Amino acid sequence: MPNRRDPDTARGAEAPGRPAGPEVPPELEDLPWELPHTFLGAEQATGPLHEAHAVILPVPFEATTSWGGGTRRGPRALLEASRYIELYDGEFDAEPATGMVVRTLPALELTREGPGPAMAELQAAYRRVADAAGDAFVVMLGGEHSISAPAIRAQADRSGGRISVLQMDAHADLRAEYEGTPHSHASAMARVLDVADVVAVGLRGVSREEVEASRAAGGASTLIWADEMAAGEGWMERALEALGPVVYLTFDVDYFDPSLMPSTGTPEPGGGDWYTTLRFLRRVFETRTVVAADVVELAPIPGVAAPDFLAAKLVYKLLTYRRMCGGAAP
Ligand SMILES: [Mn+2]
Repeated sequence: MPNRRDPDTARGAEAPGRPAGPEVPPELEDLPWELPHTFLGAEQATGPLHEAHAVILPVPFEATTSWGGGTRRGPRALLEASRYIELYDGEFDAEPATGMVVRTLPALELTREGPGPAMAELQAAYRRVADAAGDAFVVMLGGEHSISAPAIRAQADRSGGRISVLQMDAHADLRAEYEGTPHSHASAMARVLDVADVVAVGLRGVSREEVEASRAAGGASTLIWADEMAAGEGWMERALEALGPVVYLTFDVDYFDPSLMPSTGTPEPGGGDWYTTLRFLRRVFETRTVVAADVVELAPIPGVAAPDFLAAKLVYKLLTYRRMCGGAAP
């Protein structure tokens, strides 16, 4: 069996511009082939990455998830569900996918030598993808939340200054370390406070140590609690005011109430609902430059499709807001 990590045989190591998945010989193009296994089942775009509107980067990394595992299968389930969602969007009375060039990259297989080496490998790989993508909107699909820190560090480095992170999450992820590693999903945001201001929205499963870490970080950490969100929409102003002009959006799906999103490793009752969340995200995209995003911690439950569809629709909404509501869309 060929070594999948050997650059000569690894799946992602062939010529640039190579589409994901099997190709159809030109003389057989008219056969009734299934939709491509890409985001939205769209025909895979070719050409330079920076000519795309959006780049989808699956990173099915899972090493430190605390309770229920399965985030490894998240990107594949999200992409599969995305092939079946309706492309028409009533909010814009349009089909935003039409004319939108989306490149779905193969999944990154990170080293299994431990979280430290894997995160270093991801930061270097993500940086190269982001540089190749230029102004295209890079959306990384996880995988566990630890993958966000290397991506945020790479984006902060590219932008040459502090950026803002909008973290939609039930958890603050501000632990200095967790279960012996500083690279845990539970410490993802503690890893970026030196390069980014973090605005966390939807919190309801937080430790005393994390509240103290947030206070110690001063203006670099803003906590928006789920019970405050249940009482009205005033929190949206507070969140927006705390965000700088350049935003990286990290979306842990456990932000949503578990009645909507049971497919995640550490569910907490009382989270966000669909429409309020979309209203808030639209305001963010209208008023800030969202340079990149990730959607993480989807742990699909076999036979329960709705959460996979929610995650896929969420990514489509992010792409739609980025294209239709200002920001730095090409
Ligand atoms: Mn979380």
